[in-house]
This record gives sequence, C-alpha cells and structure tokens, in this order.
Amino acid sequence: MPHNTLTAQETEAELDLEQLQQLVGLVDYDASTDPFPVSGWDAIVFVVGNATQTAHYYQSVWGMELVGYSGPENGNRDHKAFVLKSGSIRFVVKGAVAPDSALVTHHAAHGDGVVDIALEVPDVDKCIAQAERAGATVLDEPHDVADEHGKVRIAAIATYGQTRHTLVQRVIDGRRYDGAYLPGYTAAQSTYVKRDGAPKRLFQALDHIVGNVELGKMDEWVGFYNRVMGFVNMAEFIGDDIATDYSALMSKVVANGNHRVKFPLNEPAIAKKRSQIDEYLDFYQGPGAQHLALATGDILRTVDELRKEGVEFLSTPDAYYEDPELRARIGQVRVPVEELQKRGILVDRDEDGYLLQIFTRPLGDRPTVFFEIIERHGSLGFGKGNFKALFESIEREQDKRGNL
Ligand code: TYF
Ligand code: FE
Repeated sequence: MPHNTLTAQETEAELDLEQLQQLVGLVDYDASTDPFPVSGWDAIVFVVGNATQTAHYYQSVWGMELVGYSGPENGNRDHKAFVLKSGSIRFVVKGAVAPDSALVTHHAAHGDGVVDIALEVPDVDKCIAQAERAGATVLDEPHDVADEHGKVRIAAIATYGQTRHTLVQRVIDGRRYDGAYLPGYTAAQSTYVKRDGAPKRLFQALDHIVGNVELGKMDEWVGFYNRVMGFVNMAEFIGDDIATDYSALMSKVVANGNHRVKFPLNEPAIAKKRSQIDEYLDFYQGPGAQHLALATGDILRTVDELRKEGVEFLSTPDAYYEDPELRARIGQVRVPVEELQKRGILVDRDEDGYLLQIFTRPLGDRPTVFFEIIERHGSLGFGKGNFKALFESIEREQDKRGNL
C-alpha cells in the first residue's frame, strides 16, 4: 500500500489525511522498502470480566457505537465479543461465556486488559516472512477466513507478556472485506438508546499505545520493534537522568514508517520511590499495555462530557498553571490557560507545536490500564514537559492505593 493513504476505517470515519495529520501527526515515508509495512490500527481487543456491561459502558459513557457482535446466538459458545467504534478506532471487548474458556484463565491472571493490538497490513505473508527471518514468535500462521462478506487473511505474532499483534489483511485480490468486523461476527446495532445530550464520538483516532515491560527489558523490546517490524525510534525518551529524579521509569518510543502507529515502551527504574511500572507489573502479573491515547479535536468538550458521565481524571495542582516558567514556555494556546486549569488539562510545547493532554484513573478494578486524551497542535511529542507533574499525580494515586 502506498504511504499515507487512508485505511477503510479512517475513510468510514470521514477523516481525511489532513485531519489525521492534525490528530496524530503523520510523516511521509517510502513504504516500498519497508520489510513489514503497516497501514494502521485494525482493532484493540480487550478481555474483560463482563463484556456485556463493558460494551454498555463504552457506549453510554465514551460515546462509542456498537457495530458488531459474536456470541452464543451466532454460534460462538465460548465467549461474547462486542465491536465498538469511535471515529477510526475499533475496540473489541471479549468476556467468557463457557466456564472452561481460555479467557477465564487469562482474566484470572491479568484482570481487564488489552490482549491484542491488531494492525492492518497490506500483505500478511510479507510481514510474517520478515517476522520469521527476524526470529519473532509466530502464534498464528497466515490463513484465510471467509464468509458471505468476503475474505480476510490473518496471522499473529507475540509481543510483550501475553499480548499479541494480530495482522489483518482486509484487501485480497483487489476486493475489500465488507462485513461488520471479521468472519464470525454479525452486524449489530446499539440497544442503548442515547438520551438527549448523551455523549457522541468523543474521540476520532488512536494516537499511541504504551507498553510496560520488566526491569532491564525496554531496549530488548525496542530492538524487537526495530528488527521484526521495521519500526523506527522517535526522539522522545525518558532516560536515567529524569528517572532517578522523579519518574521512576525509563521510556523510549518506536513508530511505524508513517507514524500512524506509535508505541512508547516503559520499564521501571530504581529510584527513590517504588515505580508506577512495578505497581502495574504486579497487578497485571507481567508486561502489558498500560495506556491508550485517544486523539480528539476538542479535548475541552471530550473532558466535559466524560466528567458528566462520571469518568475520573488525574488531578493537576494549581501550582502547575501558576508556574511562570510554564506560562512562558507554552505561550499562546487556543484557549485561555484558565480553561485548561479548570479541567486539569496539561499542556506542552516543543519545536513543532503544542499538545493538550489529560489522563484517566485506571479503568477497571486493578491499577493497570488507563486512557489518555490528547489534542495535538503540531507537536509530535508525548508531553515531555509534563512528565514531572504527571508522575507526581500518578504517585499521589499510587500512594492512596497503598502501593508507593
Ligand atoms: O505516552 C507517554 O509517553 C505520555 C507520558 O507511565 C507517560 O503519555 C509516560 C509514561 C507513563 C504515563 C504517561
Ligand atoms: Fe501517552
């Protein structure tokens, strides 16, 4: 696939390249020399304790739309799976039905979490050939799955912990699969009737997904993404220096050629305090996806709507906004700083522009996975200037839980 064309999801979401560029920060690159070309995100698959209720939550609170379903009613006696969309993002939430489902064991170990960061690729066989050359673990060899809506070609490779990357080729012999999600799923419509004024499409695209890995393993996983998937390192990182002062973590970022898919990777660092990454690793019982950054064009509206629905965000002290150094550094942004302060939205500026961001508290019962909401204005970074304020805020929460 040529570089920087829209994926089907992006087209369906009525995004154009300029909007996507604004939302997530794309770059040009030459896909023809890429050994493992990735078109974009395909789906983020969660395993949860109760998919029926989680699917309702993502609709009623996060304004997502139910588009597909698989479960006992259409022959899947193992689990229920709900396919939800918001803009160009697809979430799939799965929960066990059969008491002996493999999902039961997975959920017992990890709690609610991300099991699969599925990527759309133009050529599954090419990717798997590269993955095998580079020594990756292939969990699922390339194979076709078909139904009356057409055919997709699928494979999967292992990444950190029990997380996988399913690779989905949706165009075969020039024909695009046109079912709800994948064969085995039927189209579904929301039974949740939106109240007047209920939130609708609060985010349009996925910006990045952060992985937490064990102490000393960050560079190995960066190497995995470089070697196996041809991902490139991005400039932003948290090194030893910042780690010991306040973050208690180290971090590097890899991205696919056009930067649609970005993966920061964290490892705990030995610091004065117990790392938030250790807390995650203990409660998730191993490496896994830590946060998903959801891109929006209007973070003020998104945050206001989510708060109305009861979503809790990390707090930011007034001192953050009153710091003259911050004021000087960020200069003019699209709203008065007071509007950000009221909501606890963080702001950072670099040589390319600025970004606005805010973080939720953990989504489920365990202190593991959470969301970030991000609005980019040219900045291609991850909020480096906010790391101190953010990590202090995360540590306040960690302390309340008795895990610091
Ligand atoms: O993705 C990022 O790098 C930012 C900052 O545990 C961040 O969102 C980094 C590590 C972390 C929480 C947030
Ligand atoms: Fe982030």
